[in-house]
Amino acid sequence: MDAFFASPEQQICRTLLEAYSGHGSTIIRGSSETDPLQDFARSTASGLVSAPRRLECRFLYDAEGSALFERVTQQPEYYLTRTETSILAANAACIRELTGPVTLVELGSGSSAKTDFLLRAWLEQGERVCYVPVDVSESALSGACSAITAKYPRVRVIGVNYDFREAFSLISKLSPTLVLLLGSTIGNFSPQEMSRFFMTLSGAMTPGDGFLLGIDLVKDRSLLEAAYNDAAGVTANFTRNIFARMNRELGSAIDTDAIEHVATYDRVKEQIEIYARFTRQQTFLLAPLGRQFAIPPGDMVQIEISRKFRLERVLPYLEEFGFSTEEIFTDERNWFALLLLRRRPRYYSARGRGR
Ligand code: AVJ
Repeated sequence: MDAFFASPEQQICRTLLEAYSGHGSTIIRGSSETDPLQDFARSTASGLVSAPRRLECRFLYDAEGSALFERVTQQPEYYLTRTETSILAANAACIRELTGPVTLVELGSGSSAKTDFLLRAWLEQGERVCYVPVDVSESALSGACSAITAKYPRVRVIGVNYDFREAFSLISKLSPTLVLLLGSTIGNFSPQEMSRFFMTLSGAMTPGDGFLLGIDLVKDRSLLEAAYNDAAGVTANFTRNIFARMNRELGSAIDTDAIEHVATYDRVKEQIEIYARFTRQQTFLLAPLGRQFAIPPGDMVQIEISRKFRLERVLPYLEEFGFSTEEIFTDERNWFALLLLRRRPRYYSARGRGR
């Protein structure tokens, strides 16, 4: 009865708690309140008129985009996934020892491939393991959930098909948890978005909960640019796919052969910036809105940023949000870091909100 009045988030929490005691894997789908095509069309329209023109990177991950991203992670130049996986493989048991038998909640879980090492470490220490992957990509999420259930029947898997920025109330319900945000996904956020994200996450976490954060570190420009300009051109196709998706879903009629992938490192902002540059004039049709946008030749549309971090700055910054550093895991070249953080019992935020 009262489900009628409950917010989508409240409904999801209820479903989740019911699913918690079950077996195998369950998938909770995103709220039906927002029409996904309207959402995509509106976001595209507002992005195309902003300066610089930009798109939200969450739309990169439809079924095709998620499959292309998996291929990106296998390219020899893309060191991030390989490096992070090796750090996880070497330290999963230690992480489990430091956190205890907590529920694993992974934000932006994708294929969940890297999480395998954590699941094994958890299973070695206990009977029942609960894993809650949260991802916008329905295809990646359902693939990951069934693969884990087939491989590890003792893991209770509850997939949540949500933009992870809308899944905070789950986190508070599932404590004690280890929240995972791997792959330097946080690097996609602008500084303001990142601060807002950490503020909300910290507010949703219970004191004592763990947070495992994967961050790509500042390094030589040539290594960074190579990682986002692989020789096989897979990253370029990943960029083109967001426009191919517009063609498929929004009837946009964009000539994807007129798209050049541009990825450069900004040394001042310490970020990779990825753009699509149009070599010919384009008219973007957005059928769900009945609107169209002209893009002149040579114009660029920003697809995503990928920020790079320095430990000496990021650790005190995280402290401001009530996250204290328990352990820093890194590789021998210091290319990537996994931070094991803990939500402090109380903190007084320099940014206003203390709790
Ligand atoms: C999934 C956001 C971590 O920034 O390295 C990889 C996305 N884009 N190549 C990254 C991406 C192009 C990736 N993240």
